[in-house]
Amino acid sequence: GQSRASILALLQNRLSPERYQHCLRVEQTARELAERFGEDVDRAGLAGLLHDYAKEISKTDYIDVIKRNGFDLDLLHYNRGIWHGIVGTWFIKQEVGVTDHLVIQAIEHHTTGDPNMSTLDQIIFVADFIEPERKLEAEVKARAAAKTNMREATLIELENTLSYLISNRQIVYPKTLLTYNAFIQPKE
Ligand code: DGI
Ligand code: FE
Ligand code: FE
Ligand code: FE
Repeated sequence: GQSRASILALLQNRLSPERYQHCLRVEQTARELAERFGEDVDRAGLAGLLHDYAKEISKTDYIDVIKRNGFDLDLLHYNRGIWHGIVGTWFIKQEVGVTDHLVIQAIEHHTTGDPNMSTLDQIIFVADFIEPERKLEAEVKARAAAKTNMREATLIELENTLSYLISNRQIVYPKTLLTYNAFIQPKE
């Protein structure tokens, strides 16, 4: 793999200074959660660091990649909010050369979640929501839940995201709703 310095340089080239700093905070938060829940700390850190790598890719570049690389064309009905996780991994593989499937999967799932998301996926999903600069009520509540229970923290984030989307008459990506449905069911 690449050195940390070269990964940071690539990330910094793709992002505004503010979003670059957000990625560094998500990296650190993800490492702490991985330590707490017995997941691979370096893998969580890399996924956290790169999770928003593709957030500022242009709309036209996304449309080209979706059309030319076999992505579900239904994605064209959405926007960068959805694309930067699911399609963003294409840019991360191409430009950063990440090959670890578990890192890629966690980034794929970081915005919409997935009904079957792994603990590592939940760590990245939640780290994004509870990094230290996140201060809204739901974020504080999710941070407290993440001390002991990743599924509960994930559910708090999903509730908040869906409520926010509906209050603002924004389109809900079906998988976001399917993830919520999976997480309101007790596991086992
Ligand atoms: O990239 P970040 O802002 O750090 O965080 P994120 O990747 O979790 O994205 C959060 C945004 O994504 C938030 O504004 C809600 C939006 N989002 C999540 N699920 C959906 C969605 N937007 C739409 N339109 N539909 C969804 O299902
Ligand atoms: Fe994101
Ligand atoms: Fe998120
Ligand atoms: Fe983020």
